Amino acid sequence: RRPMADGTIQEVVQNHSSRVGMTPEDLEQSVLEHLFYTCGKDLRSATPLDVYRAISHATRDRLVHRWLQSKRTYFHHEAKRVCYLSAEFLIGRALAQNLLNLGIYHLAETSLDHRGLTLKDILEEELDPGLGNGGLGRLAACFMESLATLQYPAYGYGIRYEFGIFDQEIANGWQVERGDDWLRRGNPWEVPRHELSVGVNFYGRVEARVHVDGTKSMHWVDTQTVIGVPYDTPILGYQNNTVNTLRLWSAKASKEFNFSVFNDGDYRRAVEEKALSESISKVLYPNDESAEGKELRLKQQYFFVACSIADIIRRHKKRFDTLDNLPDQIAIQLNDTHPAIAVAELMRVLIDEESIAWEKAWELTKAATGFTNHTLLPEALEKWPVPMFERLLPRILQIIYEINRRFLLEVHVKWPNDDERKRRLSIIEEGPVKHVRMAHLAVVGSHSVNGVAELHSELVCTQLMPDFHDMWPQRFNNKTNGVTPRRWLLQCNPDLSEALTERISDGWARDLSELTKILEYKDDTEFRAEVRAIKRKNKERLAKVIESRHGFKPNLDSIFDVQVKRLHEYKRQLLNCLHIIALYQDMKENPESDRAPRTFIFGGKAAPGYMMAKLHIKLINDVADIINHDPAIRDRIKVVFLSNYNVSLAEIIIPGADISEQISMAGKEASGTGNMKFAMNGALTVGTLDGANIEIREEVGAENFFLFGLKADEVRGLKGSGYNPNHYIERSPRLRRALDLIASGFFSPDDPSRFQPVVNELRNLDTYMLCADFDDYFRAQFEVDQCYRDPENWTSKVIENLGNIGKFSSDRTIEQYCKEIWNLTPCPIDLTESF
Ligand code: F55
Repeated sequence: RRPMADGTIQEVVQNHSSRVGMTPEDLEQSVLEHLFYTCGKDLRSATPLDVYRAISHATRDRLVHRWLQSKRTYFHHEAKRVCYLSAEFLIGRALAQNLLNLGIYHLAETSLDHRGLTLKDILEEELDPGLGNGGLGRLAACFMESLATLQYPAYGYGIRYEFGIFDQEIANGWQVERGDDWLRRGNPWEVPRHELSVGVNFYGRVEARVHVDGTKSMHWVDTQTVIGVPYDTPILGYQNNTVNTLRLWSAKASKEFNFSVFNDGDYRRAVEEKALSESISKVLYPNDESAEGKELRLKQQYFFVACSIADIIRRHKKRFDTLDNLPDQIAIQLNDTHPAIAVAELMRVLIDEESIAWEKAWELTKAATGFTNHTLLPEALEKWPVPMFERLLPRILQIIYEINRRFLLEVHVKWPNDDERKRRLSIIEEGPVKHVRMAHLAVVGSHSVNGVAELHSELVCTQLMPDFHDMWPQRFNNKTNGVTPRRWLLQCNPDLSEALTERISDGWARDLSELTKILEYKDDTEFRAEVRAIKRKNKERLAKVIESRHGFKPNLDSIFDVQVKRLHEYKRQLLNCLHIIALYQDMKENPESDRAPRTFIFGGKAAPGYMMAKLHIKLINDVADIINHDPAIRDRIKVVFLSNYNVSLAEIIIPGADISEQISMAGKEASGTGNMKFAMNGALTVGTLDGANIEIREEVGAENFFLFGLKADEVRGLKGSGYNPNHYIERSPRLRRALDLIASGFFSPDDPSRFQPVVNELRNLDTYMLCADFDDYFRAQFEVDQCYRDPENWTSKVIENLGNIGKFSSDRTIEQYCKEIWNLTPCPIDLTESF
């Protein structure tokens, strides 16, 4: 064996079989070596955690030469890359995914078997990185996986939060939050790159300097500097050699905080300031769908954006001696407005540091940048108070003012004397306190603005930003979301995957549209029976989790009816709960009524400050308590709220579902992505015409989807003409009775008025129109019931869903981003190519 002198990939591959080899012997050798040299253990003394660490390192070794070769290939071929800027990457556990994508999952399984160990158990040792809130963060993770699978050069840029989304416990029915110390056992997947650290400036002031030639330059001085240290995580494509980089920034105090001589007071201050600057990457903000105007949050955003832009420019300048070709080399995508400050930061770097003229810098910035919107909710649109912005980022605010000045001139040329329009369009919102509107900055600074499903993109143009759409209609487009079939089918549902592969071969995992081939088996009784048996097995797996946490095992013959997602009033978990109560009352009144047994399963976190959502959790748990213990109901209804819903739990819950609840008020759910995962795993949807539900129904067929409720334009019409929930309550005895029961304190005998706020909201405002949709929802659920009694009919609907779900692979979504926004072409990695 030769040492890795200059690290040519070919030399590594030839001479280091225990590091890169794929035979059972190589892998086993590798794991034992890591157990010894990385963990300092032998097999006898190894704990399951040690084994997890050893396998993870052995797996990571097999990524390293692919990772290096990917970087070299992109560099030498001058391949255009996408830089996906996102405050959240909800990646989930890495080991199983990497084993599968490397094609050595079964190898690892059998070699552990030989030692009396079970891979499934070892996988459970990995802590789930929860670096995101929900759909938006999970989408970023699916996109990273698809980009690698499709062999596109890509970097994910974000924040290495020390604490991710909180762990949720349920205590006496209430949500309790606990800190998520996900790094406490170390993280074998990340590699720190101290040499690529970046300084980021805050506070200070701006100095204008006039030079002898009459030119003026701006200098941001007297700043406080925080260091960003990048931690890289490899993202491997499915059975290929592409390994892209997820680069997450961690905040570290700069040297200035490490004075060598000070008096006691200075020392204490220095220590405090160090802690303060390192707090930037301490914790993920747990609010989804509502923007909190906290200074620390703005610091987080500027911190990771400034680090990422500096990194992008540094890498570009290493290869080229000009920035003129920047948009030919990189595409920057803003995942919502959280990184929108990138528009101003890129301008600052180009102008202040690279001495490029404004007009040129602006063209480069716009050509490089694209923006994705994920929400229409007004409370989720980020705005920063100008005074705060000015104190924290004075130079950036100046640049935003200049961007706005030039933009409003453009508006003036197009619509002279329309001050009202200028007021609506301005990046700066006027008022007692001025605010910076981040969505406006993102739209003005991008060449593309996209929504995440057809309806949502339409509403972005007509409702959210009609003035911008008037101004630049060509800028607006749609990219319907998708999910990666590797994690959300292949990995989480191995039995269904095998049944598919047996019949249509394994191409579906890289091209999900191939699932249509399974439609040939729609009437095959053997396949149908197998589909049912697989669902039953997955329900059994889920039932065991429920049993271990709740002390009873749900009836496997019952309909597993599931709603899992972040809690928000617009998603209407409460409507689901009202249906359960109504069903309960029907059954009490008519004990002989012949309805299919159901197990209602909920899961999801509420933002810690969102009192109404937390009260909904308590209501669901109190209802569960009463119904589950009512002897008259026996096993016909069970209700379970599973605590701490996260990616790992989703991988167990989703394959076990019969019914997928996608019941948001129409016009509110931008897309949804859970809806896609459920349909992909053989659940039928009960849903409104909202977000991607519309497109799912179009694909799978109206007869295979349980539709109910008002449409988005009907919702808008009703709101416009004065909505009154009492109109509906009066006409629906079932709804009235259910509301009365909650109001009576039946579910909360210890505190009869506990749910008064819930009932009052429904009777007086009903912001999300549950009352208007209740009867139709009840009807749709009755149809579910009838349908479930005919297993053959049910199974044929399941197969129609499976066979027509191909569109919702994130591979399709990413292909569209690459062609229509980023102008990227694949850059395959050849391990034999030397540079
Ligand atoms: C997180 C932080 C803030 Cl400040 C605002 C929103 C969020 C967040 O998590 N949003 C989110 O998850 N939005 C969801 O994005 C999904 C992916 O596009 C959509 O499918 C879903 O409809 C939307 O609600």
